[in-house]
Amino acid sequence: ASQFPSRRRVEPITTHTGPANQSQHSSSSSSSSIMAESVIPEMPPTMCLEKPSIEFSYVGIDAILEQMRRKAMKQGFELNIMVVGQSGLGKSTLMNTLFKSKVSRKSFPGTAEEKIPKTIEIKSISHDIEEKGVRMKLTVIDTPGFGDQINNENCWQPIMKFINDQYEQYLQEEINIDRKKRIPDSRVHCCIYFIPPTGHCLRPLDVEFMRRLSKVVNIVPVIAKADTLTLEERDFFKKKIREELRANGIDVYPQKEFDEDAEDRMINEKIREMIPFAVVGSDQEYQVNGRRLLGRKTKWGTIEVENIAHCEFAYLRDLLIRTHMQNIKDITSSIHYEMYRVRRLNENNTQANGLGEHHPACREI
Ligand SMILES: Nc1nc2c(ncn2[C@@H]2O[C@H](COP(=O)(O)OP(=O)(O)OP(=O)(O)O)[C@@H](O)[C@H]2O)c(=O)[nH]1
Ligand SMILES: [Mg+2]
Repeated sequence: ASQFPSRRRVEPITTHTGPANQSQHSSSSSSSSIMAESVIPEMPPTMCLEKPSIEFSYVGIDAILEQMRRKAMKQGFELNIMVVGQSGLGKSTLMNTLFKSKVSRKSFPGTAEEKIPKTIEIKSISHDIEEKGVRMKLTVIDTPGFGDQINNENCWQPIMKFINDQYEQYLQEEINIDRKKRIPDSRVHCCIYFIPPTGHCLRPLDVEFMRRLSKVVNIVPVIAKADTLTLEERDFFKKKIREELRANGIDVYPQKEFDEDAEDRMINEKIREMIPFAVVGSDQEYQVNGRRLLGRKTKWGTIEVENIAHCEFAYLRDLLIRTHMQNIKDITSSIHYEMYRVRRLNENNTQANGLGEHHPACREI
């Protein structure tokens, strides 16, 4: 019954817009149902313009929302998140936390309790989540930790290359004459940057990394292993990091300049005041007060990773999945990818001989 709500709503208008439309319909589509519906008195179209009656003034534009909802339900959603940071900060653990947390616990099969190995290559793991008929493919891209070398000068390069490679793949699909109706989207929508919980300040490596990456991808900084800081240390460190980001001109997500209106600004301002999220990760479940929850068991108690009184993982998850997913994707596509696309196409135009191996779009910023 709810299949054609929009059609029902516009009925009065259809009948009132008069014979011009109706006769066109019946002659072009020769549909008998339309003919049967047309119980309209013959009147010139001008009359409709002169005397719009109040009960017929409802056009039904709002029905577009229902159409969009159904289309989106059919297509499903995709979100690609990347985790980046120094080795051993808990990137792989947090990736598992995300999969096992409320986002997908119902559908997650639950692996044997084994230790997460050191990540040695960039690896994507996808998981299909379904809730209330809405399907979502959540992909987390795990990256090997950096900062272990004596010289960590260019350790951001493989990450930057991976991000640009995904833009390039998308671009190639887009400019293809025979392009797919729906281009597979492997672009990195968001990069979670792990800051070590030193409690002091950002390291030059963190500044360098985020400064470069924030120009090509949405960066969400987090304080890793926040259970190692006291509440005062955590607050101080968060404040200090915000100051340093500002001082170094690093624009992390949600970027001020992309707030669309006052409401956006108000919501995003609250998030900007919370950033970086102090997170704790775990893929182990424990029984606490009769409930099973993800946590880290210590000698002095269990840290519940999804409990906002314990850490800010839930805020991070909600930002990524519940409240800002569409915006994160929109900024990726209309700002970051667009910049890449313009640069690449300009470069194509100037280089008559086609592409070399190192086109400027992939060069460092
Ligand atoms: N205290 C604490 N330990 C954590 C947390 N998250 C992960 N760990 C532990 O830190 C160690 C390293 O975790 P991983 O998830 O492998 O770290 P990684 O960043 O993926 O490391 P690489 O793959 O080498 O880059 C493991 O022993 C985890 O159990 C956390 O939030 N707090
Ligand atoms: Mg790892």
